[in-house]
Amino acid sequence: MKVVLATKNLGKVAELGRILAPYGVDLVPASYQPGPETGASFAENALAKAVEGVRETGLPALADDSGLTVDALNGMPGILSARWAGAHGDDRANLELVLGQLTDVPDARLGAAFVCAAAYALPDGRSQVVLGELRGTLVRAPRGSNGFGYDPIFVPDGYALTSAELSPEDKDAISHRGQAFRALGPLLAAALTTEP
Ligand code: ITT
Repeated sequence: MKVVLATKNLGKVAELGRILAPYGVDLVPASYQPGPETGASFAENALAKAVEGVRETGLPALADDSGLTVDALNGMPGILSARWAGAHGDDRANLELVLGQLTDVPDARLGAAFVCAAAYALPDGRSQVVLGELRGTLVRAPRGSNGFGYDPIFVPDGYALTSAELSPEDKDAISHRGQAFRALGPLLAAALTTEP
């Protein structure tokens, strides 16, 4: 079954290709230009992206809205993670800005989480959203070259490596995105084989 993957983020495309492989869906890349993300939450944005994917392609759609929530920044950058430093998707500038903002915050208060809302939408109007979260601690200097975004400054709880130093498979096993899409995958597979 063809399902459009409603994301332009190549880091997410790589991860979701691996995470969704067991569910037997034929992922089609999003070839349209997505509209601005105007929702007030990860869930709202993920659902809007999935509904847009259906509208643009006529196919069932899967979408991800995700980001980094930093305790000492009252949960920001949050839904603004992709454009925290201004330009959308400038991962290095985003990460440097967060580090600069935390200069005077003691090490003991560098707690953070990655959050992912995973959504599907179907041409018949059905949809569903689930959330995944990975808690961790930020480090003051980037380490590692796997992953994308804020991975080089995020150490998952229980680990000594940043998520950019973990292998892709090890990140998938614990990540916010892995958790959310492993929960959503079976729900989508079931919805695709039943009538509304
Ligand atoms: P699409 O809307 O096209 O999916 P996007 O990059 O704009 O792509 P988001 O609005 O969901 O997606 O923003 C996600 C940002 O959050 C992303 O650019 C990273 O900065 C950060 N982020 C999300 N998941 C991450 C992860 O697993 N590792 C590191 N950073 C992540």
